[in-house]
Amino acid sequence: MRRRHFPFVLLGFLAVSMVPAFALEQPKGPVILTIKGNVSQPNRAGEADFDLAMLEALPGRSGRMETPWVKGTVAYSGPLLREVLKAAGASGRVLVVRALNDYKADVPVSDAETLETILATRQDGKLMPVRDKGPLMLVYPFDLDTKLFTEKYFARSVWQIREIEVLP
Ligand SMILES: Nc1nc2c(c(=O)[nH]1)N[C@H]1C(S)=C(S)[C@@H](COP(=O)(O)O)O[C@H]1N2
Ligand SMILES: [Mo]
Repeated sequence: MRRRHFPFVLLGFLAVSMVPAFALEQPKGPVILTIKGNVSQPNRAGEADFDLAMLEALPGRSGRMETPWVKGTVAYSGPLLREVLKAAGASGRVLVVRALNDYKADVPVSDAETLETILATRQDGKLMPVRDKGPLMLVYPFDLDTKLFTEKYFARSVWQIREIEVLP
């Protein structure tokens, strides 16, 4: 490189390195989930917004289970909660999971790390309308561990989820 070009090349590098590293893509469809609080991969002013396609692209699971709120067994599928938190770069100890109505529940982050909890987007393969507990529901793996079938976990099974705040 010729000497007189150097300052401009340096400026170029500086400009590029000052662009914030937004690792999370921008949602293309309607935003159905916002993760706020302690997130290191925001895609909008300190918050991580997700549309349905972004959530369904993450590693997930499907489980057929009995629940207190639907007759018979149903299959819930969706991304693992821990994968959603990872995509947002969320770190902390408590998740305040807030619904479209004013229901909220405090969920320990350990429920995402040690249990196969999912943010269910589908019930029996179909998207869940808001009137039917959608668009997102926190579903515990009741099919894998019957000990979870208690009021403690039912109360954390927030449906119509809109927002998760990550607290230290
Ligand atoms: N969005 C939303 N999710 C919710 C609730 C609620 O009122 N709104 N109630 C919680 C509680 S306290 C329990 S025990 C379970 C089951 O509630 P149900 O008895 O009303 O079916 O859902 C949980 N998830
Ligand atoms: Mo409850």
